[in-house]
Amino acid sequence: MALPSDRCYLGFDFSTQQLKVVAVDDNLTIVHQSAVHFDTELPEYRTQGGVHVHSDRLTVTSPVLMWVKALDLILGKMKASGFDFSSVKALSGSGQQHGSVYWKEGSRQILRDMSPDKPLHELLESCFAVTDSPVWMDSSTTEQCQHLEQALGGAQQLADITGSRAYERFTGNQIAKIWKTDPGHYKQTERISLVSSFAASLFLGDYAAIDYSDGSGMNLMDISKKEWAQHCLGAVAPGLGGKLGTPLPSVAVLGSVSSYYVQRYGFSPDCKVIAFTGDNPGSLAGMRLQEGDIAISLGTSDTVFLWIQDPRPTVEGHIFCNPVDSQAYMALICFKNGSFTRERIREECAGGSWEEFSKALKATPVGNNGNIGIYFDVMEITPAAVGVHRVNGENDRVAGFPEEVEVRALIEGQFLAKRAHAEKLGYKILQETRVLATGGASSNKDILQVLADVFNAPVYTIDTANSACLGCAYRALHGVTVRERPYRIPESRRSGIRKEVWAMLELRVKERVVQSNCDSGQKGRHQPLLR
Ligand code: 5FX
Repeated sequence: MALPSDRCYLGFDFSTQQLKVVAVDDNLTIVHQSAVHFDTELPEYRTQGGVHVHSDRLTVTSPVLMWVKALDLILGKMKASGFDFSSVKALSGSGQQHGSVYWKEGSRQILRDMSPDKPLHELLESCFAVTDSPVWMDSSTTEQCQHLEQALGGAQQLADITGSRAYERFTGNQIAKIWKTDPGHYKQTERISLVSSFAASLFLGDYAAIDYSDGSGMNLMDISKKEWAQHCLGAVAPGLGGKLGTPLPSVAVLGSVSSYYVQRYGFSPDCKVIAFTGDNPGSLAGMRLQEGDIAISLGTSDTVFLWIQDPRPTVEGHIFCNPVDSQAYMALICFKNGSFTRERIREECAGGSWEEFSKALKATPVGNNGNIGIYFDVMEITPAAVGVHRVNGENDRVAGFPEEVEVRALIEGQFLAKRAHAEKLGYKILQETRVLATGGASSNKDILQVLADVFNAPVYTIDTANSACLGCAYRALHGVTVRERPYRIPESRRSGIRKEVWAMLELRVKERVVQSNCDSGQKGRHQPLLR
């Protein structure tokens, strides 16, 4: 039954190339969307793909004021289209993960005093100690990564605490580089935000807390204690704890929008700001993942998202705190050899045709008579290895397979790797497990059948276009709905209630999930490939 829909919830996504917003009503129907493309709509910042790649090819930054001006532009577009800001009950958002913003001393006061007759980019012009923010594409901090891992006793030890070994793009290593190369600006910095908490600060008119989930992408947070790991802070830069503030749950209601938005755009003074988070956690929410689910994006590179209860961090893949349930975790695993490798095998073994590729999958049995292949055309991320390796049913290494066998060996090999790496991180296939598939290759039912067989679970296809901002609009609704429930109960019970409310959201959108080749509730119908 449709609910009255005079209220709406906004989800913003400060992504690499654009700022996007969606508004959903109480029925989760999208009632508005807008976007600002950085390269074309803010050409004065001369970005390509939203970033500046520096001459060393390793340093990648974005001008922080471009993001501020993009917010002016998008709110201006919404106003011009007649969007009714007074109906917004709550807002939240996401940002590209790992990117960092350096607020100069005195900026908190400027944020608090923003005058509604000026655009944000004029008001905040002088607020940034570092005007070009390092972003997730930066890979210039290998030295800092080595230092951090050494200081913590090794890569696995760092992963045990923070959920990931040291990665160049992770914020702690970026901060360490700024402290080393630009100590003056580091000292001038009053607060360091992630892109997500920076964006929340703009709406709050005050510094917003870093949320647990995006905070897990910094190599700085103890993901089980949910506080900064003092050893990591000490190894990165002096006085860092004071500059980061205290992290908060991703479901936290941070406060109401600043009066700037009430006076300039007509927001209600009661409109709540729910903690902003990273784009990947935002997508997990947008895909309505639940405990036991696994989402697999089959694109240029393949990405696996997991909802995990008891994580076991390893040196491959990332464990983040869960953005929906603060007691749970999520894992993110990236595989570089995705669709390019599938396309190469299609060219070489299926005459360049997806139909022939499907015929080969249909003509070969589940398990491929024991023929297994590993196809890393380019240096893989998970694990760091390269090359093509084939083993036949007799366990002998072979130089090639018949074409049909090669096609199945590739697809089974790619999905087996996803299952094996997911299980290494603590993922367990449950009775109710669903595999949610998205990305280009998810349109091929025969590929999805292999996925269902490898995971012994039903596969659904989902559309993840805009999943990060949609997920944050859901999180905004979730945040205020949980808050409105009349409870005065201990924190230990609250997580259960949050899950309950989230499950209600999930049920209301479930029929939009297209079921694929195998039926929900018929677990066991597929022959398990792994015994
Ligand atoms: C995740 O760890 C990443 O670095 C990317 O997916 C960024 O979040 C993209 F914005």
